[in-house]
Amino acid sequence: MRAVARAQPNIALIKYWGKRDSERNLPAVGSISVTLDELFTRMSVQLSDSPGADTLTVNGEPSAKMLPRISRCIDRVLGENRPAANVASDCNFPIAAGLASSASAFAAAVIATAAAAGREFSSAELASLAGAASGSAARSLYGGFVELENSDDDDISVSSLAAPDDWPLSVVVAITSSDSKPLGSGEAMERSRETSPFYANWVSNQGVDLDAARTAIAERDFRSLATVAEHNCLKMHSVMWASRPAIVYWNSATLNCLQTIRALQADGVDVFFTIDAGPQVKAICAPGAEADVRAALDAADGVQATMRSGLGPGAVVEQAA
Ligand code: 2P0
Repeated sequence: MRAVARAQPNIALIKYWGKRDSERNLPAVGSISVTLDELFTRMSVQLSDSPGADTLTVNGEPSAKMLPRISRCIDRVLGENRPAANVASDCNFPIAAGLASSASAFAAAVIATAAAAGREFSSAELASLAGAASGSAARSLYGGFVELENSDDDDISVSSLAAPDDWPLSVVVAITSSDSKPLGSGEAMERSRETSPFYANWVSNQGVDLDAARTAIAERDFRSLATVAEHNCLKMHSVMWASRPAIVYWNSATLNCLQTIRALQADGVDVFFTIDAGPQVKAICAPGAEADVRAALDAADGVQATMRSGLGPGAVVEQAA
């Protein structure tokens, strides 16, 4: 009745921004991400013998804020008429690192809950359960390069495009602020859909970027992946900036990091940037480029710290009893 699962966060190279059905949390666009390795969430789910109130600790402290989302996630996996769950979540990276801790948390929550209850689900069912909790969580079920397809039916589908060892890129995260974000991404996406004049164009052009990224990954073509990923990231932020009120997650150090990466590229270093719903900059590095990239970002004005990670596997159940 207890299981422990581990899942890593992921970073989107082609972004998910916008929902086509906010009730069921279905994304308006497909997305492609890389799953990380050293950074992870480990979640223990213990089911009691009877119904009752769930409990949740995050890094050893009770968390009233996340508890309703975790409870809803467990409801979806087991149905609402279920035993109470005692959940303990531990995360080895700072939440303020802008690494979508919800992605690793909900991927781990879904598979730990299923294992604790001894329930088997198909890959498609797991993707829908994780995606309903948090869109990006479905991608953390898989390792390496992962695509989430936005199909026309009620479900999402997720698949692996390449394993971590097929193309061992790495990621340097430049932390430019540890403040909590001014606006959660779910609310920000809805505001973009309702008010940004660029939103419809963003949705209708996503297929072109997905095709280009898929081809670049298949051909291990770093420069082509860099071009389409930077374009897609800046386009997503343009949608946000044109929303009313404007959604601007960047600070001055975010821009310093972009200039640092542009200078590295001019020197022939194979690196590109991506930025999510926060001010941190993620630098994706070709094999061999990481040391130069990290040194340059550590020296950029306003950067508080850097972290690094290679690419890693999908979510796994570590223990079930
Ligand atoms: C992504 N982001 O593709 C994009 C890029 C942020 C910017 O997925 O509302 O926490 O829970 O489905 O997955 C962050 O949003 O959103 C996100 P919900 P989620 O990684």
